[in-house]
Amino acid sequence: MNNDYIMTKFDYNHKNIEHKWQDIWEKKNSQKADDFNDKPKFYALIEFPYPSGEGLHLGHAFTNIILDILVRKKRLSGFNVLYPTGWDAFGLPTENFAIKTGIQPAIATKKNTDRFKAQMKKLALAYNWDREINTTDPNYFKWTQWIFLKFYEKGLAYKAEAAVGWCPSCKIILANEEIIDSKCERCGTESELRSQKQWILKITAYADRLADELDLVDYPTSVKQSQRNWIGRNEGTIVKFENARREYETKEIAIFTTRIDTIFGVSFVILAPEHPLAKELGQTNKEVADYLVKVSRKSERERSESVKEKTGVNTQVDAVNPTSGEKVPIWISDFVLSSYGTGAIMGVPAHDERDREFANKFSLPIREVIKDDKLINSGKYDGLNYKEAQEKIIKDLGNKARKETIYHLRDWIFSRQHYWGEPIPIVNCPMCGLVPIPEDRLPLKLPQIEKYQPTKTGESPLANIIDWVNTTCPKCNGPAKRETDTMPNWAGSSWYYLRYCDPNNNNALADLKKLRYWMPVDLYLGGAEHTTLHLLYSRFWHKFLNDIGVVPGKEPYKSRRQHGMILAEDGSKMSKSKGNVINPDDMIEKYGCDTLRTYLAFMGPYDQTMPWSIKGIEGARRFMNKIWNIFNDESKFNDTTSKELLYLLKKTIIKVGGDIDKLKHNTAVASLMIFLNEWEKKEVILSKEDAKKFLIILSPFAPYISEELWHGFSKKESSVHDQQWPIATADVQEENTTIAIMINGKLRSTIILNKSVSLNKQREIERIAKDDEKVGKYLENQKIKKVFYVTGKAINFVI
Ligand code: ANZ
Ligand code: ZN
Repeated sequence: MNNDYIMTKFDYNHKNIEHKWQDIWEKKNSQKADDFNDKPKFYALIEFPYPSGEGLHLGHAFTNIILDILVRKKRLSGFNVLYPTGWDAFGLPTENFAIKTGIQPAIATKKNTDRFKAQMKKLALAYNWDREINTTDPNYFKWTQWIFLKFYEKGLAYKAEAAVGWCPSCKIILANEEIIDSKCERCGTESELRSQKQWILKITAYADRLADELDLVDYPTSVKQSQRNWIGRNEGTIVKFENARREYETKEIAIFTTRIDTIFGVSFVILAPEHPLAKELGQTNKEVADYLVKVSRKSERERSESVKEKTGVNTQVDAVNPTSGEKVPIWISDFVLSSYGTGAIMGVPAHDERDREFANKFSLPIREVIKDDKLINSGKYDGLNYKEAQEKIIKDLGNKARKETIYHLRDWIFSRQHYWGEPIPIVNCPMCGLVPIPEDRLPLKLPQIEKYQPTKTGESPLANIIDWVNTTCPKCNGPAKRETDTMPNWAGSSWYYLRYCDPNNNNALADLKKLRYWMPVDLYLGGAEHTTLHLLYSRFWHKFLNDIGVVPGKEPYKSRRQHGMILAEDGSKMSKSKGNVINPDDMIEKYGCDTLRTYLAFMGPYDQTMPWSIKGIEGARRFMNKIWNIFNDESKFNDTTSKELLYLLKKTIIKVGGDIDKLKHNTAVASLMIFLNEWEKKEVILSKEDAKKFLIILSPFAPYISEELWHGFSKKESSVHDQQWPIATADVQEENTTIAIMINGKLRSTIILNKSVSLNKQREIERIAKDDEKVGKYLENQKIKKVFYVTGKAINFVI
């Protein structure tokens, strides 16, 4: 090796060490998770990867290592840790690869998971490999199908018309992830919306519990907030406006509003383009018809994003305000969403931002009806507080209004017209209708096929496999046809954390006793992109499975943490096209796994987005070299540890342990580095027993080098990873102290002081306190009459 960052006397060669230990650990398999052990349990979960053809990337390495460090520390601290992984392997990239190459998705998946697994082992990720699962394994998806049938049995899976993306050029239905900027991912053609019968899961039946029971879990506040917004519970009123023209079939327009008190300020009514009255009007009014065609080309997302520049059409028909009796024009605009509320609104431009933009664009009247929370220009309601007015108006409207709670959350469209997913285990019988496949005939496997391309009718490629489609009805034994839709990628990941508790069970998705032991997940680490999809979906499935009595607990994840991302050196996103991708394999080859792990832990807080740095990883490598050199230097050891170093060792043990528990790996590594620097100083030495403690607390970060050096001191068969986290006694005091700063007895700020500041020097503390920004504001231009100081606790300025 000729790299200048390697400057060791004894030639620290990571390659020799890392290969050797990888093999030995694998044979020993000493990190098994025991069902029903007496030790306290800890279930650590990370979002299982999609095994893409590209192999494991640096982002995987980063997040897996963060959790792995915690897991290793928990094991050393005496926990019985469940730390599994597996493969979320159904999905489009593999299917598209099959379309291109003709290689069967199952074969491509096997190849990809083999590669991922080898990479994970190189990273020293100490998974319970005996619990590996794969969502595409029939023994696994048998239970995904079983859960679907339970949903069906309980009326929570149903078939209905729903809008889906459609590519008019490829003539296929597009999954959301295949629509990029409203265009078909394959050919770039503008996608359209199309109505087609789909399987749908009734997640809305759980909307209240999904929102309320967030109180039971420890998630980042922002995650709870996003989930609540996504569910979007909204209390308001549904009020009916009459259609002034009696010849139409739609005689009344139901409107959802949260501000019924503003009803005197209504200057127009707007319908969503999909509203039944809008369709009816389109049949006789050319201008309306043209507008409806124009907006039908936009996706719902595009429409909700395109609120800035409002469009619309006046239908020339009026609606009647039920409170004032006033006639107002009915418009159609695509900023009103058909899927929210009733798909029709009352426009109050004086008090609603979106309505004001609409009124300004089309020069419609704007009338103010609320001033300082009181009603004005509102007839007999003038002067009432707006809350009171709401109650009164609703009451006076009688059967024309009722209170209603609505949700942003929509039911979950669960069908996909693709091959590489779990087949929906339902049969269509001309006599009996939809008939579920009996449980004992699950799994319903995928047939082998030649062409993976979806059909031009928008059906799944399975529809072309006549032998598979034609079947007999489980109920009447007559000829029947199978459903050809498959489940979305989200299905298998909605319950995988349960299967790890009992991965080989053939009689249940998992044994209830085992679930009672392991669940809930103690810590779930994952990415922000899953906040409102996977995380919400899996909470929904869990609650349902709990309701039918097959899993314990209301919530699957006791706590959730979200990791950040690693960017390229220049702060841009890593991407193949930019050629700035850092491959973890190359880093391991060049610097060693221990170096990579320690660097990724040291980079910064795990939940931040941070740029990669070559200087940084080389610094971590120098740290490894230093450790190697000092352990190979006999003069640094003796029978007893130097006093000042012993104190620091204790402090370091406490600090590193506490930090890892809080996932503050960066500051933990920093204290390991500080310790090493102190030990390197000429006069100080360490006993071998104490040196072993250092290796134990180093081992979660650098499992290989710590194991290798451990064997310089210990018997052959012992492993640093089977030890106990050292106990440091409490003669080590907190090094920081917090002092309250008060002004006239009121707490205005606090300062944190290092204990090296002499706390008994009042003048010194006074000076620091006055420098505090917040305090400075209060003391500005004030005469300080007196200062009281309680040593090490508080300082009070009397002004
Ligand atoms: C009159 C009004 C007056 C409203 C006012 C608000 C303020 P959020 O905003 O989520 O609380 N709305 C109802 N259905 C809609 C739809 N399908 N598409 C777009 N907007 C819709 O939702 C409640 C408000 O959003 C409702 O209350 C309605 O405007 C609008 F000073 O009615 B409001
Ligand atoms: Zn039948």
